Amino acid sequence: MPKLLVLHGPNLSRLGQREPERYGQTTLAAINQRLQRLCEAAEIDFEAVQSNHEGELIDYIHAAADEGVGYIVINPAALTHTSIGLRDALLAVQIPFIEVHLSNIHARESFRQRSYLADVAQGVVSGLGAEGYELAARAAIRRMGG
Ligand code: CA2
Repeated sequence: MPKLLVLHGPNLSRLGQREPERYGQTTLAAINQRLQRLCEAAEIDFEAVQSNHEGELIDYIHAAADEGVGYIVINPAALTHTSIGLRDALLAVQIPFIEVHLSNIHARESFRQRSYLADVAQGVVSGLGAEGYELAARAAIRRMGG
């Protein structure tokens, strides 16, 4: 069965608890549950992980290649704007990925408007809140044949 891996970057474990006006009221657990249901309906394996650590996220990306993950949906959070390491890992494993942001990073501070991943992503969803993850997961599932 093909597998979707969802990666959540630093601080996203706090979703729904702080800054709801910016990031919404939906918790990370609720987002993951919705994505899991979408995958179950399409008979796609699903795994979601959150980490506050760049190296750990890179380790998950390497492990994904060893496990034969077919697609990654990633919200790299602040690492979007800083991490050449995440970019290199995603390029190294050659697993297609979709970048997701809850907020519209292009409508925020200039330092958030640069992404080190966007130009090598299959697509980017930014500013649609938790729904953005669902749209990205649906696209990934369809592209895996689900
Ligand atoms: O809009 C997004 O999804 C971001 O990736 C969120 C990151 C931010 O650094 C990016 O520029 C855009 C921040 C995630 C922090 O998440 C929190 C959630 C709840 C409360 C506090 C922080």
